[in-house]
Amino acid sequence: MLYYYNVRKVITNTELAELLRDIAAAYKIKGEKKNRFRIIAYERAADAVEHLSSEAKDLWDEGKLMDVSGIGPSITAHLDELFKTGKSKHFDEVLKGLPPAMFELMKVPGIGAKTAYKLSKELGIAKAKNALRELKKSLRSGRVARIEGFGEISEQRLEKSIGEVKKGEKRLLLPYATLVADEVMKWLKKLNTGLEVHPLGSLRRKASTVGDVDLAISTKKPVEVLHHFVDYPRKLRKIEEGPSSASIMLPGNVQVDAMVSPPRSYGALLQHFTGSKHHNIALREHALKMGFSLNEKGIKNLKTKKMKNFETEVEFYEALGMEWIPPEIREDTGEIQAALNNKLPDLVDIKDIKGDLQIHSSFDIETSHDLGQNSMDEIAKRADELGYEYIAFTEHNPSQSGHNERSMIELLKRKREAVDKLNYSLVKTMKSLKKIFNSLEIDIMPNGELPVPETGFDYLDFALCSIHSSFRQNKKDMTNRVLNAFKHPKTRIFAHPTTRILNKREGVEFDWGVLFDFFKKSKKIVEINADPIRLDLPDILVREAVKFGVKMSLGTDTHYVTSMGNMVFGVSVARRGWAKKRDIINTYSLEEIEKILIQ
Ligand code: DGT
Ligand code: CA
Ligand code: CA
Ligand code: ZN
Repeated sequence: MLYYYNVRKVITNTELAELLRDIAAAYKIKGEKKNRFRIIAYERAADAVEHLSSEAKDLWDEGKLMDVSGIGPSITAHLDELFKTGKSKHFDEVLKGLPPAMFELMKVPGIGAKTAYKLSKELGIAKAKNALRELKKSLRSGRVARIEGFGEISEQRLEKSIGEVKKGEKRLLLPYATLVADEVMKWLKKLNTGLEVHPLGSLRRKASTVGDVDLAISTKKPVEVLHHFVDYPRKLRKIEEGPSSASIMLPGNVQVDAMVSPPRSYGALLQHFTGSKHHNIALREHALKMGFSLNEKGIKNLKTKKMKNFETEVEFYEALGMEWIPPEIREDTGEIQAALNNKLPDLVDIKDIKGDLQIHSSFDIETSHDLGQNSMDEIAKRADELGYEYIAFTEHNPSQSGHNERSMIELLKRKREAVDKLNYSLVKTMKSLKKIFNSLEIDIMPNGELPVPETGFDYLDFALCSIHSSFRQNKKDMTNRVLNAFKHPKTRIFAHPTTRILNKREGVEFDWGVLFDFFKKSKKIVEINADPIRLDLPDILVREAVKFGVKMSLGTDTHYVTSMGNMVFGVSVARRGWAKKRDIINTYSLEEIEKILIQ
């Protein structure tokens, strides 16, 4: 059961990333000091795979795997063998002798390689079929507390964390679901290039995670089209095939549903299967008051029993007396009333975005977190290609261990000089890019202090602050921690505020009323981090921020230059939170944003 990779040849990016992280963990157990660089290399490769916008296996098929930054040549060679034969002798060797259970236990938030190893050994569950269940049992019987180093506190923490492990089925991250949908749509268009196909469900609503992928097809030949759909060459199996819908299963337990309709009722189909369920329920109630019933074919007049079809969604909503509602806000949180009153918000759009406010370059200021993989020059060039006017370099602060105040200041001074130099050259070398802000992502310590000496701040245009440790403080302490950090005039942006990692870690809790109030009054900014595994601030809180009048920024948290394209996912979150152009400072002109950020 341990290694899927020698069982199945189709390995998804998520599985591959997990395998690479397991190898890093194995190296940790087998000598952390000795294997330091290998551990970093495997963790980096796992990150790179997780952020790929195509399947690693496909890249390998096309001979492009070695071009991916973050995957070094030696790992590429092992992956080569893995994709060719379904296994890797080297990986087997590294994993040999380690308890299979430890890799299962590492899925629990807060359990790292060493703890997992220790628990597997001490509890005698090294080869248990269901290590998590065994761990739960041992917690209940008090066995864990008796292991050296595990007091009652860690026992309570573990209980809570185990509850956070998502059972088996993980939901798909939005970019991955988008990718799957794009590939299936491409396949469908092979049958007929003019075929109309659109995403439905949570994918069309751009939810941060997607349960299954739903597609709509407009066609007069449903049987033929659905038959072609279930013939999709990369499916694992067909689930079902009916007259107006069909489903297939892809590798990694990804289900794709297709619904077809003739063009004359395609608008109704789109509306019906875009959901959300709650939006549709509320819409149905409204329709009932007008004497109508709704389904995927159209709108039925309950008196005359006559059914009216709709080619487009716009006409469908019009027939119910309202404006067309953008899919992102179809969640039954007031959008129907707003549409009836012609008061829908003019949502921010990717076209409005003039810059990216969280980017990590490879400029080394000796941080304890991860560096970016691309140089300042490479990133500036990419920003210019994207048509941006400004960006911010936000490397992590220099680590506290190994640096005194003087050496920290020296590093920050050097970075300032590099950014200044680049800024001077922009006029000559760039088309749209006018300014690079010299920023820094600073850890907020548990007591709210910032590990940067006062003189260090003088070298910054502004700072982002974020939480990277002590995630389990109570709500009150957390709130005060943030308030404390943002007393400093240079701290302008609260980055990835809840610290959530989708499918892995729940966010921390704050008293948001207090924070938003403070941020509004002190004109500080809350980030919507566009990294698809974060999407943090979550959409629900974006809506709150909008209501409070708190401004937000978008940052891709780029560590590889290719991630700069993730901006669209951040914009989706903003739209789902009803944010308009003026709510997002990345839509402001350079002059205006300088006034907000530089104090
Ligand atoms: P997901 O897949 O869990 O991320 O969420 P959705 O919203 O994509 O849900 P899904 O795939 O179950 O269904 C797609 C949409 O179709 C859903 O938002 C509401 C709409 N819908 C309308 N009628 C039905 C129905 O009878 N069954 C289901 N499952 N959905 C329906
Ligand atoms: Ca779905
Ligand atoms: Ca579905
Ligand atoms: Zn961060």
